[in-house]
This record gives sequence, C-alpha cells and structure tokens, in this order.
Amino acid sequence: MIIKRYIVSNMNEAMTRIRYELGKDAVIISQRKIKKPGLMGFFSKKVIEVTAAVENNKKKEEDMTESIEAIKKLMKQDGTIDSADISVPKKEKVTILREKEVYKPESQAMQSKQVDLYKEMQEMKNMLGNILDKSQGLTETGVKSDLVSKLEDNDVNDKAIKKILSHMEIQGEDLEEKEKARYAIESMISESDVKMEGSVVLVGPTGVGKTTTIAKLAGRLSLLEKKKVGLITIDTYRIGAVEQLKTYADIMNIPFKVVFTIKEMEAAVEAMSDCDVILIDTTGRSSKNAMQISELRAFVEKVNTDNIHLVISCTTKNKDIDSIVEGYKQLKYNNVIITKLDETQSYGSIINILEIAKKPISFITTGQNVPDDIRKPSTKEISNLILGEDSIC
Ligand SMILES: Nc1nc2c(ncn2[C@@H]2O[C@H](COP(=O)(O)OP(=O)(O)OP(=O)(O)O)[C@@H](O)[C@H]2O)c(=O)[nH]1
Ligand SMILES: [Mg+2]
Repeated sequence: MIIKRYIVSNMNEAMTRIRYELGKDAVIISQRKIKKPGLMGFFSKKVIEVTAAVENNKKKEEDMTESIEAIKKLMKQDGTIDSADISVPKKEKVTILREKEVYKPESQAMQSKQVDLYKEMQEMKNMLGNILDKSQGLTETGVKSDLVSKLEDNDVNDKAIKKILSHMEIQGEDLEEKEKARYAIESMISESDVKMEGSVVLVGPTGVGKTTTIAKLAGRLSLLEKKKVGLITIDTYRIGAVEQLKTYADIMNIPFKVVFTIKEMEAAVEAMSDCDVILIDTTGRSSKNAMQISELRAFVEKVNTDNIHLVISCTTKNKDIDSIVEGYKQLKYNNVIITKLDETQSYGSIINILEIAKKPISFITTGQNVPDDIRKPSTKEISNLILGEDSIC
C-alpha cells in the first residue's frame, strides 16, 4: 500500500493531484485544516492536509510477471547469462545470477563426489558384511559353518558363539578350526583355585543340588582329606531340609548346627572355629524374588567370608540363566558350581553360565552319589564337553 500526504489549499487541488499521482483507485483516508507548516505559516491562512492511499498490488503483479519472464529466459539458456537480457528488479537479478553461476559448476563436482562416496560406501558395506558373516560363523557362501552348527546343537547361546568366533579370529592361521575353537573356549573360562578352608557358603535356586553338594564336599574333605569339617544350615524354610543334612552329618560323624536367625549366624561360626572347613547350606530362593535374596544376603554377610559359590544346574534353560546369575550377584559369589551334568547331553549351558557370571568354576557334579559325583573340572574337560568331543555318562 502506498500512503501519501498532500498539503493543498482546497479539495479540488487535492483530488487532481491524488488522481494524477496515485491513480483512480486511490482513496482519501483523512483530511483536516492545518496552519501552513514552517515559521511563516504561523501568520498565513489555513490549508488542508489530505492523506490518500492506494493498494500497490498492480505494481507487484507487474514485478512478478517480469521476474517470471526473467527466470523462464534463464531456464532456456544452458551456458552464460547475459544479464542485460533480464528485465527484473536489480535485487532479483543478482540472486538469480548467483544461483546459476555458482551452483551449476559446483553441482557437477558434487555429483561426481557423490558417486565416489557411494562407491566407497558400497565397498565398506561389503567389507562389513564379510566381517559380520565371519563373526556369525557364516562361510563365504553365507552358510553356517560346521562349528557353529555344532555349538548351536550343544545349546551354546548366540552371545557365547560370537565371542568364541571373535577369539578364533585373532589366532594363528596354521591352527585347525577345532583347535582354534578349543583355545577360544578355554580362554573364556577359568578354573577356580579356591581352597576348601574356613567358611564356605553355597547359594543358588531351589533344587539345584546345594545340600547334596555340601554332603559330597563334606564326605571328601572329612573322609578322604581327613580335615575337620563342620556343617551349618540356615534352611529352616523347607520341611525336611534340616533332617536331610543332619543325616549326612550323623553318618560322617561331623558337628552340625541349625541357624534360625541372623544373630545366631556369627555364634554358630564361632562355635565351629576349631574346624578346618565350615560348610554352610542355604535356602533355595528364586532369583526373581529380590526380597528373599536380600534376606539371604543378610545371613551370608554375617558369615564374613569370600568363599561363596553359586550353585546352578547345567539343565537350566538359557532364558533363565541370565536372571539367576545376575540375581544372585548381590550375594557376591566368587565361584560357580555347575551341577547335574549327568542329566543332559548338551553342555553349552556351562559356557553360557560362566560367560555371564564372569567367575571361575570350582566344581561340577555328575550324579546323586555322595560323595563320589563331584570333581574340579579342567578347562580342557569343559571345552571337550562343549565341542561335543566328550560326554558325562
Ligand atoms: N542327577 C543328579 N541329581 C542331583 C545332582 N545333585 C543333586 N541332585 C539331586 O537333585 C535333587 C535336589 O537336590 P538338593 O541337594 O536337595 O537340592 P537343593 O539345592 O539343596 O534344593 P533346595 O534345598 O530345595 O533348594 C535331589 O534329588 C538330588 O539327589 C547331580 O549332580 N545329578
Ligand atoms: Mg537344600
């Protein structure tokens, strides 16, 4: 919109000037009598101040048409631009010229850069694909290797398989695949060098064989190694649990105590201070029940020992291993005992358990016979089981 102010002596003069300058569409917005501006005007007679306005759309339209025409012209030209041909306002002209002159050569360069970049990305994608295939145990043709199939058959989980394969990657080329796998597995597990002396606590889920394992250990230590052994149980929860361990204590003729409260724990351990080893049995708890686990923790802390073993069955489902191993971590176990190896044909869970627990393996149990069915395993024995080279009958 154009707004203009006129100082005229009468309305006729105003109308003539407005029509001439602003066109017939102009309208008068205001009119008032004023004294002529300036010092001299103070003494002169009054004049009229008229304000008129007109929409400048038309002007805009004209500019637009001009601009469009200019752009059309430019689009038809491939090479240089004769700016003289372009009858657009100066501002637009400069912008258009810049776009045309600067962007065109750059877009060609950019295009070839993009092609190079695309090629590089494609190469990287192929390289990554190969690495991924190898780490997933796929052969060049994308088929699973025999080793991966064997590990899967043995219930080794994906995470452990990937780790085995990545350990194999860094081994010498001259080794056979099976040897590489064996070394890889052996480097992922460790034998515990814990001594069976002082207070030893066994914790773990229900029915994994804690009490039976305690009986086996007590038998071996007292009968074979001639050590003075004491037994304590805090499992007053399950009916028959106390009798179960007491029976073994009676047969082996070793001292036995039942602890009912956290307070009694310290006193019970103190009372057996003349023993070489005190084996402490605990209540089986679900790792999903945080309350029960922290209750157990209060008992275990009172024992004040760093000889704590997580007992877990080899038959535990892969999905449950995680929550058991993680759930029991608050009891600060520093060894793992894996039980019931005689009950399965696939031993992959051993490496799955140890891989999550990141603790050494102290014992494996291989049957219900007390005290025979327990032993310290070697890493070689475990790798043989996992690779299907051996089995527990
Ligand atoms: N096949 C086999 N059975 C075992 C083994 N160890 C223990 N058992 C059996 O597993 C069952 C449970 O054993 P327990 O020692 O009572 O298990 P627990 O962990 O003390 O159980 P809770 O006290 O209820 O938590 C019993 O029938 C044992 O004979 C083993 O190595 N192999
Ligand atoms: Mg028990």
